[in-house]
Amino acid sequence: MSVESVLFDILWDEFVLWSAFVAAITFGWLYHHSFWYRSDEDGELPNRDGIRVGFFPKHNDDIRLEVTWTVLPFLLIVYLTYISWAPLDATWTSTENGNHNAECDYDNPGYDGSNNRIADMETGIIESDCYHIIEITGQQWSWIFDCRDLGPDLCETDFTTAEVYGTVPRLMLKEGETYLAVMESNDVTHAPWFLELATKEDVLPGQQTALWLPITEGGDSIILCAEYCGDAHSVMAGILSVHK
Ligand SMILES: [Cu+2]
Repeated sequence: MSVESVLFDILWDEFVLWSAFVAAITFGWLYHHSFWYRSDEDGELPNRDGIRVGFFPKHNDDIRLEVTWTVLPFLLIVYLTYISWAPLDATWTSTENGNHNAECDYDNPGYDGSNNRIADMETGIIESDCYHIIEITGQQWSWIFDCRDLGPDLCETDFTTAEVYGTVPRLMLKEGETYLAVMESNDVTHAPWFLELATKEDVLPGQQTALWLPITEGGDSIILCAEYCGDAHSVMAGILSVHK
C-alpha cells in the first residue's frame, strides 16, 4: 500500500466521522424544533412577534451586526490578498525578464543552467538565471510530454508503471533547473497537476497555455489531471522523476 493511499484512507475516515458529527447536530436540531415548536391547536396561531408578510421584523434589525459581518470579512480578504500577491505573481511570472529571466542561451559560453534558488524564504519565491522550454499535451486520457531539443541530461521521457494508475508517461527533469511547459489539448479541457510542486494549469484545445516548473528537489512524484475530462479522468496520471 502506497503512502498516498494510506493517507487517503485516513482522510476519508476523518471525512466520514466529521460528516456524521455535523449531520447529527443539523438533523437533530431540525427534528427537535419541528416537533417541539409545533402547535397542537387548529386554526389561527397567535402572531406574537407581529410578523407581516413582506416586511422585515424591525426588532431583528441590527445595523452594528450588519456592518461588522460586512467589514470584518472584507478586511480579512484584503489581508489575504496582500500576503498572497507576491507569491501568486511569482507563480505566474512573465516569460520575459520575470523571476526566471529569459530562455537559456545554450550557445552562450557563460551558460551553466538555470541555477534556481529560493529568493525569499518567507514567500518561497524562486528565481532562476534562465529557463528551458518543454511541451505538455493533454488528451483523453493520457499526458504527452515532449522535451523538444533538450538533451537527456535536462529532459527525457518514457513510460513507467504506477500503483493504481498502471502504465503512465514519465517526465524526467533535472534538479536546480527551471522549465516552462508550453501546453495544449487535443480534445477537451485538462489540467496537469504537479502535486509535489503544488502547481497546475488548464490545457485547452486550440489555445496555448503555459506552466512554470521550477525543479528544486529530487525524487519521484505524481502528476494528475485536475479538470474533469470524462470517464478515465481519475487515472489520467504521469510521473515526474527528478535527477541530480
Ligand atoms: Cu484530463
